Amino acid sequence: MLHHEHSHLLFENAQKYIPGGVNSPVRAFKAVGGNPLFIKSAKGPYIYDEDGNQYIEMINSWGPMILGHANEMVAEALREAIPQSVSFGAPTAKEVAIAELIVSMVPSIEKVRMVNSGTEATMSAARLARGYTGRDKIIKFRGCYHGHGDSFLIAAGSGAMTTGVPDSAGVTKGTALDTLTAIYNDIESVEMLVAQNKAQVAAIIIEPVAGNMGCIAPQQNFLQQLRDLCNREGIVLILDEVMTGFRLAKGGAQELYGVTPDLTTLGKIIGGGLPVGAYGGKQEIMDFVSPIGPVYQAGTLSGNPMAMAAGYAMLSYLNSHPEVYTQLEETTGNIVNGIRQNMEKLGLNFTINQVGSMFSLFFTDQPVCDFESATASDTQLFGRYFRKMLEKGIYLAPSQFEALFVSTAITPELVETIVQANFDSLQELQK
Ligand code: KE4
Repeated sequence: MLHHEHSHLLFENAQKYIPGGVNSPVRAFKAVGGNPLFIKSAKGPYIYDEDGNQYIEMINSWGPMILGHANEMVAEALREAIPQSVSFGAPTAKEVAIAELIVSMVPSIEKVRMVNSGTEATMSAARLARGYTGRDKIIKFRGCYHGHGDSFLIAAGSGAMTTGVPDSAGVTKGTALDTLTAIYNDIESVEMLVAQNKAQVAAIIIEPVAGNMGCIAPQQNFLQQLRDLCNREGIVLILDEVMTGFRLAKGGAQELYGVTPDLTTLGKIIGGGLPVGAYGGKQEIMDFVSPIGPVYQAGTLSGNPMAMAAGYAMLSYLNSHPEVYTQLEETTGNIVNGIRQNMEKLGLNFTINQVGSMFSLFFTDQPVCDFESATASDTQLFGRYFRKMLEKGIYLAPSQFEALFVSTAITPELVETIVQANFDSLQELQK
C-alpha cells in the first residue's frame, strides 16, 4: 500500500490558500475520488510524488512531455537562456526562429502569433474569426474543450466534466447565445446549425482528434466535410491542435487527416513544458491581427525568451526526428493490444480508442464516437480502476474524459509493466 501522508498534508494546506487546493480543476481527483498527489520531480518515464512514490507517467503534463520528463536537450536550452535574463517584453531573435520553424512544420500556417496558453490561443482565434468575417456566432462540439474562454465554456469537456457541470457560471447569456453546439462526428448537426444561422457563423472550432471527452477520432471524412461546409458558407475553420499539434505528426492532426484549416491553435508541446500557446493560419486572416489589423490581442509574456528556448529545442528535435511518431504509434499500439488481450482473457469488452500516441480505455462496451457515447461510460468503475493502477505505480489521467499520452521514454519493458498492471487491476475489479 503506497503512503501519501506528505501529499495529504500539502493538500490540506493548499486548500487554505488555493481554490480547491489546485491551480487547475482536473488535478483535484474529483472524478476519481481520493486526494491528489503532490508531485516533487520527474525524469524520463517516471514521476515522483512528495512521499517518494514512483509512477510510470501516462499524463506527461497533459501532452507536452512527448520526449519524457527532464529532457536534457530542453534543459540545456533553458540553462543557456537564463543568464541573458528571462523576460524583456520586446521582440527577440528566438521568436522569429520558432515562428519560422512552425510555419515550416505546419503548411497551413503562413503567419503565427505566440501567446501563453491554449486558452489564449483559442480565445484569440475566435476573436480573429469574428473580426475577419464580421459575424458573431461560433460552432463548437459537445464535449470538446478549448480552454476556459467564456465562448467555449458551453458543453465543455475535460476538467469541466469532472465537476459534473459542463457549463460554467459567470458566462453571460449573450455570450452563450453566440456559441452553438454540434455533435462530434455528426455533419448533419453542423449543417442544421449553419442553416438556422445563415451568414451569422464566424467559425467552426473543433479538436481534430478529440482528447477532452477521452480520445475520439474523427470518422470517415468528417473533417473534410467540415472543410467543404466552411468553404461553401464563408466560415473560418479552426482546428484546435493544442493537444494534437506536434503530437500526432510533425504537422499535427491536419497532416494525419489531410485537412487544411484556415486557423490552427497550438499549445502544450510547442512550449516544451513551459507556458506557450500560439494561433496561426492564412496570412489573409492573420493580417487582421493588431498592430497591422483591427483585431486586438496582446500579452506581456508572449514570446517569452525562456519559453521560446524550450519550445524551439523541442520543435527542432521533433522536426528533425520524424521517426519519433512511428515509434510512439508502435509503443502505444503495443500497450493497446496488450490491454485488448487482457480483456479477452478476462471476458471483458470495454472500448479503447487510439490515435497515434493518444488513447483512452472507456468503461463501456459500446463504440465511443461523441460526447453522448463517451458519457455512457461507467465513471465509478473508472475511478476504481484509476486507484488500482495508481497503487500499482501507473499514473493515469484522473478522469474518464481525458486522453492518455505516451512518451518516447516508454520502453518495451515498461509497456509490459503497464499491460500487467492493467490485467491485475481489471481482474481485481471483477472480484
Ligand atoms: P490551456 O489553456 O490549458 O493551456 O489549453 C486549453 C486547451 C485548449 N484546447 C485543447 C484541445 C486542450 O486540450 C486544452 C487543455 N487541455 C487540458 C487537458 N485535457 C488541460 C488540463 C487542465 O485543464 O488542467
